[in-house]
Amino acid sequence: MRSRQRVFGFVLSEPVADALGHGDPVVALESTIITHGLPRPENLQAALEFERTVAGAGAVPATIAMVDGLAHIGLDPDALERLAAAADALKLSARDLPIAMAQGASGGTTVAATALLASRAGIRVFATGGIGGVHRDAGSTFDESADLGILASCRITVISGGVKSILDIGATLERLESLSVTVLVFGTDRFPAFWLTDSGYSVDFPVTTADEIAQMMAAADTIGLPGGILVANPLPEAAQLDPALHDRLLRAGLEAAKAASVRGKEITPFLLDYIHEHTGRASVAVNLDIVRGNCRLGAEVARSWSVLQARSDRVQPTAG
Ligand code: PSU
Ligand code: MN
Repeated sequence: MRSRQRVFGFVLSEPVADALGHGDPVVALESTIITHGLPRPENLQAALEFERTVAGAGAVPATIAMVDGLAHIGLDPDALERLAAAADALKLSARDLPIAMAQGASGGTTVAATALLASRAGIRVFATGGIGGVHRDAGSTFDESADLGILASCRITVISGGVKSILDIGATLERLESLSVTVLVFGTDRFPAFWLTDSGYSVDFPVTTADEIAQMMAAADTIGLPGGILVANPLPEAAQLDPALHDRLLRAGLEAAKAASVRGKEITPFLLDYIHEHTGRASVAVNLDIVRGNCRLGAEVARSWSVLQARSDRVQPTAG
């Protein structure tokens, strides 16, 4: 096994520690998608493939997860395999991290937990699938993912497929505005609904290059914006899930969750499972496509960021 650096409750894998030390591009990857977002055994294959995709696009992948109370930034293949196989792995959001650390627990980290750990480790770019958001019944349940609050307070750029239509996308975009999270869509102004190319909502600022995103990260740092940047990267229409199938299953899935009285943190995994199962896994294939694309774009942004940082290190600020 490769040697590791242990710093407080963090373990950085050697390739990640090396890359961060040299200012080389690094892309964080979450692990709730492995433990709760994708069916086994595709989950392990997918996790390994996401890492290869990031590496193939010129950045070092840092899959983040909690293993026996230690926050791993960069998982070795053995640990990844164990996590993917563990049917009892916990779903750890940011507020669960201190508990898991003190109790020596293991689990997948959500977007919120991964973003927090990544930014603490000095990683600025994070690629994932869909992020959490405001649930459809949030008016009465107050169910809004912690992903939004963490995005508002961590300097990280999250490359995502947007927000799944199991959530209230309009309300999620409103909350992101309230929280001063910069929201961009890559290549278009139409905000995606994960499996679907167009959610019906648009953003003010489409972006077309990774360099532009890196410039915005630098600008956000300069003005001291406390939070992060959410980039939505839509699938081309030809690759999206059949919209009619999507609408039918969404209605049925929401009904099934209600009938089974699913609550709290179980809701997102329940709905994802339901939809994956009832599309004959067509939705899994679409899901994988989205994350692959985000891994590639994430690596590009991390590369642009690394070049920009190296350049600004050489430039002396001018007086006056
Ligand atoms: N959305 C997806 N796939 C996922 C998740 C969200 O399309 O796997 C996971 C992410 O880890 C996200 C978490 O951070 O679910 C959000 O859960 P909740 O809604 O309980 O905050
Ligand atoms: Mn919730």
